Amino acid sequence: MSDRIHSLSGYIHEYQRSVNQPEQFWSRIADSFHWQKRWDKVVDWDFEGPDVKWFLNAKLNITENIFERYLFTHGDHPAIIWEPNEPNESNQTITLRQLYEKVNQFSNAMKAKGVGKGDRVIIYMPMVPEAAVAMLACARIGAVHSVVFAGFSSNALADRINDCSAKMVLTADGNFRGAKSIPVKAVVDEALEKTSTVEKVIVFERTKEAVDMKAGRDIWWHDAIKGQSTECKAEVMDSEDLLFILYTSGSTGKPKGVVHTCGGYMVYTKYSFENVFQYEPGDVYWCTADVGWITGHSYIVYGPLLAGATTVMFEGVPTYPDAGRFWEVVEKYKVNQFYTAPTAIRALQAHGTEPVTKHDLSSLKVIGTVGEPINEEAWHWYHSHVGKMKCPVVDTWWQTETGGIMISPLAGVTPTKPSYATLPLPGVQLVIVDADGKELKGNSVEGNLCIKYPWPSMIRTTYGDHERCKQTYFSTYKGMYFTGDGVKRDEDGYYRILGRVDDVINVSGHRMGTAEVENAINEHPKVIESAVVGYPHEVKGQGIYAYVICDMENRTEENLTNEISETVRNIIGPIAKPDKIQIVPGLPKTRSGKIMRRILRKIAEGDTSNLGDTSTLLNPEVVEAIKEGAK
Ligand code: 6R9
Repeated sequence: MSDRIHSLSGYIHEYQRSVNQPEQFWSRIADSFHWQKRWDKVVDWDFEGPDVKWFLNAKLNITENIFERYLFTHGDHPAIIWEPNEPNESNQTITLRQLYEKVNQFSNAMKAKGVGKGDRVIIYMPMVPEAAVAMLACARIGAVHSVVFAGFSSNALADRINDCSAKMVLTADGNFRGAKSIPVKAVVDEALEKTSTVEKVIVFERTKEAVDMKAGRDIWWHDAIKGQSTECKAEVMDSEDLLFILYTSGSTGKPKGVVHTCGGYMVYTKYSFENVFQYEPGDVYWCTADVGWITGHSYIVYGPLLAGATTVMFEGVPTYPDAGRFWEVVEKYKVNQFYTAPTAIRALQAHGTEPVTKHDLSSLKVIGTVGEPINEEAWHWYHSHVGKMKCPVVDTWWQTETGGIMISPLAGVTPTKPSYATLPLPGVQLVIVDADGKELKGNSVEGNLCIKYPWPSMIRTTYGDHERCKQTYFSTYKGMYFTGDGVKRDEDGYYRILGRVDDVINVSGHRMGTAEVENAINEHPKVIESAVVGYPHEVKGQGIYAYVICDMENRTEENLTNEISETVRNIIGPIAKPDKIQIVPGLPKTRSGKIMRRILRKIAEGDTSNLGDTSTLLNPEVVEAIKEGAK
């Protein structure tokens, strides 16, 4: 049964219902799932705590809603189509029954190695079907997965392992990415030198490069599943038991572990998937994200599989072996819904239209974007050249913390407008507030985006530190969840996301805290102090600009900037490497010692004409020196 909305009036009706009678609304949607025990109450919430619970005391296993629910009727239906990095390596189509068996077998393998309900398991893997198998096997046995993007450094990986005291790590020998091969297992080995909780490491063989296998700790995936049964009873989970932890960057400190729970996440990801993409049985859906990000969790694995969809998993990158790869894959599998990031669109736009027009994209019905604001030019390029003016563009706004898509057109239902995420999904009650927390009512207003009522897939806590969750999301504006994004509601009531209003920057759709990058830079022994800001970047959306005060003894600027770059790479990973590093004699500070980032941002943007009043600074002379150096 599908709860798909088919018309604009249908959407308006459903939205009204979801606001007027949220409990009845969500109860009706949840009724179409398989629960081992029904809930006693739909929702219990308090944003002060915060304390949010959905489908109280219900029992379920999310994997039964992916497998058992469809197996009898759709066992031979392709669940995952896997496209490898190299176009001529053989691809894989995995039917629902095959996936079910792989998941059960791996569930049994993990159990045999001592993992059980509630244990934390780190998944640090390339984009192979086994990454999805690993996630689903954790869910099957009630273990809590925490996927770490396989581009993060050993330090970043160690931090995450330690934060959640993981018992097991699932990884691979290596990771093919375009023309490169990354030695993933070696990174895990390094990380494990800084951790003490991991008992076993299961290694999937992908690249066949030589790896060290530590006796007693490391096991090959193929050995681990040998002799294991393809039947594994699903663990009984409470609706509010943890499903997974996913680490994400905020404006302060180290990345925090966003916690999602079983019941609500299941209901919302399927509902939003079917409605936003208007998925119909038999369609082939492709999201190009990595499973290391929330988009990969909700809209490669859980949402599509809960909807009985065929989901494409792609191991490679958009420009390998050439800029036509995405379109080649769309043509090859006759993809109907395609979902990617603005940064990828802009990168491909730079290669012209030839790589697009070369391929038959007539299968496409819906094209989507996620991760950062999409500029109008990229929106039009995507709409015209990929969507041939006939496919609706769904610009989907959401966050790791929201678990699912919050603001987006429903394809073919909501009239679109370039650069607008348009309207909230049913159940999503948005509020725009000014700096003082006053609600800005009506249309044609601009301010900070908050949400005033809970939705099923919302963050429950930050792992091991509930206070941090409260401080970060529920304390800025009393009684509301604060998103960290600025937003405009235009004269038609349509929403346009303006970008982060906090110290989070968004580089190629990847979230990074400026403080996190500064801390990494400061690890270099010659660095005295640093300040990081974002600046507009043609392809990445935002680039990273670092101003650094250094001890220059025995070093040239070039040595130093290269070394600093390397330091950031080692501490966080290649995605956090600054695009520009400027060695400066000082940083502009207020008399109370606060860095004036506003000035640094302007200089990074190349707009030095209007720096405002700098006379109240502790050190106004430094601004001139920085301006000079930036030229
Ligand atoms: C899903 C995801 C969340 C931040 C979010 C916002 C930005 C995401 C967007 C968008 C404008 C969109 N963002 N989608 N901005 N339009 N359609 O990306 O989660 O990695 O946690 O990032 O990304 O700034 O606050 P996450």
